[in-house]
Amino acid sequence: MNANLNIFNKEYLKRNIFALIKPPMENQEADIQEEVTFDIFRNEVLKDYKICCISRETSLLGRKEVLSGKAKFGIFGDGKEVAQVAMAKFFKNGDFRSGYYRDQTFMFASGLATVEQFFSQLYADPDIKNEPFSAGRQMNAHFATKMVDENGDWLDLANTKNISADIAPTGGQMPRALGLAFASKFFRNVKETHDLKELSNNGNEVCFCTIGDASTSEGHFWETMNAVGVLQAPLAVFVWDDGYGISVPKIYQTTKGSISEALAGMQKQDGTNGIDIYKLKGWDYAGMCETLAHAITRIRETHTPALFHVEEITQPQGHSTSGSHERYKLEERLSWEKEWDCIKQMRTWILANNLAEEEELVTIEENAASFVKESKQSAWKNYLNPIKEMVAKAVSLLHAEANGIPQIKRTADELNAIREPQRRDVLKAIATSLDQMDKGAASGLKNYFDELYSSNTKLYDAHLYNEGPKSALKVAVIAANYDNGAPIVNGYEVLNRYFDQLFATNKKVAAFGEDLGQIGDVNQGFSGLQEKFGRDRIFDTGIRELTIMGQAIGMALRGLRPIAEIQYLDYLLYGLQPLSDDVATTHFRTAGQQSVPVIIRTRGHRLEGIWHSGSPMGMIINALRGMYVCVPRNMVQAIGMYNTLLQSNDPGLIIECLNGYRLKEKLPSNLLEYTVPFGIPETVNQGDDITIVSYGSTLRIVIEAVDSLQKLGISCEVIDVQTLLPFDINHLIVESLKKTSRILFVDEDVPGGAAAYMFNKVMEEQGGYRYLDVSPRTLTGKAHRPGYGSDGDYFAKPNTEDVVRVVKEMMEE
Ligand SMILES: Cc1ncc(C[n+]2csc(CCOP(=O)(O)OP(=O)(O)O)c2C)c(N)n1
Repeated sequence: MNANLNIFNKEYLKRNIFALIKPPMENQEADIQEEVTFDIFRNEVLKDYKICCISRETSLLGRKEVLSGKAKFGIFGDGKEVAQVAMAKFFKNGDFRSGYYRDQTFMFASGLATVEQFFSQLYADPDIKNEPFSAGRQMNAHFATKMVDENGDWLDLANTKNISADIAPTGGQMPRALGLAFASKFFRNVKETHDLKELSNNGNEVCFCTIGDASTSEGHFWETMNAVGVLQAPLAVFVWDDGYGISVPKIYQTTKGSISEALAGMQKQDGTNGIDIYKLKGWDYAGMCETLAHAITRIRETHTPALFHVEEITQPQGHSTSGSHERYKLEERLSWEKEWDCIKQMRTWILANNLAEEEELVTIEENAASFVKESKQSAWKNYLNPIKEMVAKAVSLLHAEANGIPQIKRTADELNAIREPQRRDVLKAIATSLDQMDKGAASGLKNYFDELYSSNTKLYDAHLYNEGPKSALKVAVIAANYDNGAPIVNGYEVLNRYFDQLFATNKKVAAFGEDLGQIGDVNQGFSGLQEKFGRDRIFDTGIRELTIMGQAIGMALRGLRPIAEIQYLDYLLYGLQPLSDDVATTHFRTAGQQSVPVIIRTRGHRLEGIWHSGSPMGMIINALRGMYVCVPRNMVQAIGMYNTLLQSNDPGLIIECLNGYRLKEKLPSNLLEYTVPFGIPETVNQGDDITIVSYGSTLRIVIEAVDSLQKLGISCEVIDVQTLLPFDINHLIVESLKKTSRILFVDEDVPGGAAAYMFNKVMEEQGGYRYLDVSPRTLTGKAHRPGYGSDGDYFAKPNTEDVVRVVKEMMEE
C-alpha cells in the first residue's frame, strides 16, 4: 500500500468524520454513536465516489460524441473529480461560484447540473428547458444558474447556490470572483442592507473560484489575489494544478513552477492582511475534506481569503477534444497520471479502509456507466426531435409545392436523408427551393420559412440587452425641472449634489475607484460624501482598473448598484476586457437569466496630452455591444443618464466631459427624478442648410462654429446623439437630413471611428443617402494622439475653424 494514502484509523476517522459529515449533522447532539457516525460517513464517501464515476463516464462519452461528429467541441473535467466532490461539500446556499470549464463534477455534486443537461449543452441544444445554463449559446461545461426572473427582479439568491456564468477567456473569472466575494463584505458592513434578506445573509457567503494552474500566469489572477489580500473578502480560490496549459508545462508558466510558492509573500500572518495558502493533493479525498472543512469555515467567519493549490491533478483525456496529450507529455508523465488518477486512488483508499467491498464498487461503476449512457441518449433525443419535426414538415411542403420541378424534389429527398440534421439544413433547403419557384406560388413553404426564420433568429439573437420591464429603453422619460432663479453652479457641483441625494435614498448604491473616496474623485464629484455616507459605500481602490471592473461586476450580479470609476477614459483599456467579455455578454450568454447592471463612470475627450485627451469611441462601442454607451455633453445630461441606468437592469458606461467640470450649468430641482432617454438625439440648434451630428466635448466646438457660420449666412441644425449605444432608435437624424440635404458627422475619435459608425447608421440603416445634395462627410481627430499642450490639441482634434471650413466647403460643393 502506498505510504501517501491516508489509512483509516480511529483518530483519523474521528477527525474526518466530523470534517465530512458536519454539514448534515449540524443539529445533532455532539456525542453521536460511533457506529451510526460510521454509516453516515461511509454513505457520504460512497455517494461521492458515485458522483466521481458518473462524472468520469460523462467525460469519456462526451469526448466520443465529439469525435463521432455529434458535437463540435468538448472540454471535460476528468482528473478533477475527487477534488470537486470535496469542494462541493462546503458550498452552501447563498454562496457563489466564479469558475471555468473544468467544474462539471462540482456542478453535479452541488445539484446544479444533471448529466443530461451537460450533454444538452454539448449538443448546443437551444431549448432552455433542456440546456438551462445558456440555451445552447455557450460551449459545453460553461455553467450558470438563473439569478433574475422574467421581470428582471432578483431571485432569492441568499437561499440558493449560485453560479455566475462561465466565460472562456482564461483568468476572466477572476475579477468577477473578487466582486462576488466583495459584495459579501459590503452586505456585512453596510447595516442598511441587512433587510435585503433575499440578496445576502448579512454577508456570510463565500465565493468559490476555480482556475487552471497555467491561467494563473494571467495578470487577472495576480491583480485579483493582491486586491483580495488587501480587501479581505471571503474568496476561496482553487487552482487545479494539472501541470500544463494545453501543452505548455508549468515551468514556463509560473515562477518556481508552483503558484503557492510564488504567492508566499501574500500569506496572511498574525496581524497582517493577506491570504491563507493551502496545498492539497488532488487524489487525497480525506485530506482535502479535512482541510476544507476548517478552511472554508474560517473564510466564511473571518472574511479571510484563501488559495487552495490543488496539486497532483491529472488529465486522463488531455486538454480537450482538439488534440491528444500524447503529443506533448512524456511517457513517464503519462504513466504517472495513470497511477495517480484521483478516482483510482479514491477507490484504493475506500477498499483499504474497509468502507466498501470490491463488489459494491463495481456495482457503483457499472450503474454510473449505464446512467450516463441513458442521460446522453435522452439529451440527444430532446435535441434532435424538434429539428426532425421541422425536417418532416419542410419535406412535405417541398413535395406538395414542388410543382414538378425536379431539383426541388431532390432537395427534399436530400434533406430527408440527413441523419443528424440541423436547423440551418432546413432553412437552406427551403430558401434554395423558393428561389426556383414562381413568386407567390409556394405560399405554404414561404410562410413556413418566415416562421422558422423568425423563431430561430429569436432563439439565437435575443437578450443582448434586457427586453422586459427592466430594459433601459423602457424607463419613463421625465424632464429636468428648474425652479425660478435656479442656481448656476459648476458642472462638478451639479454631480456632487446629485450623488449626495442618491446615496441618501438608495442603499444599494456604492461608488469606488482611484481617488474617489477620501478626496471625492479627481474632479470632486464625490467631494465630502465619504465622510457623510461612510467608507463602506464610497471608497478608494488600488490602481487596478481590471479588478475595479470585476468588483462592480460581482456586486451588480448580486443585486447591488455599483458606480465604478475609471479615472480617465484613456485608462479604460485596462478594464475593457471584463466589460467586453463579461459584462456585455452576461445577459446574452445566460439567455436572459442573469443581469449585471454596472454603471461605469469615467471622464474623457479632449484635454491635454497623449493620455488625457482620448476619445476612442469607435473601439469602445465595437467592444461593448451589450452595454449602453452614454456621451453626455454636460453634467445635467449625465445625471439623467445615471437615473435611467439606475432604473434599469442594463449595464452602461457614462463618459463625462473632462473639460466640463468647471463650466457653469443651471441646477435642476428634481435631480433624482429626471431621466434622459437612450437612443433619442436632441436637436440643440435648429437650422436649414446643413445637419451637423456630434456628441460630448466636440459638441461645444460645433456650437461655436455654428455661431460663426450664422454670421456667414449658413444656418446649421446641430444634433447631439447623447448615446452612441443605442444610436438614434427613432431615426430622427434622417428627418433633419430630409430638410437640409447636407450632413456632417463630427467627433474627436480617429478617422473611421465613431463618426464612421454614425455615418453608417444614418446612410445605411436610416436610408439617408436618398436625401443628399452633396457628399456626406466626417470630421474627426487625427490618427495620432494629440501632442501635449493646447497646440497639440489644436492640430490633432477638430477645432472650430475646421468645422467652419468643412461646412463652407460643403455649402460650395
Ligand atoms: C485569454 C485566453 N488565452 C488563451 C486561451 C486558450 N486556452 C484555453 S484553455 C488554455 C490553457 C489553460 O490551462 P490551465 O489554466 O492550466 O487550465 P486547464 O485547461 O489545464 O484546466 C488556453 C491557453 C483562452 N481561452 N483565453
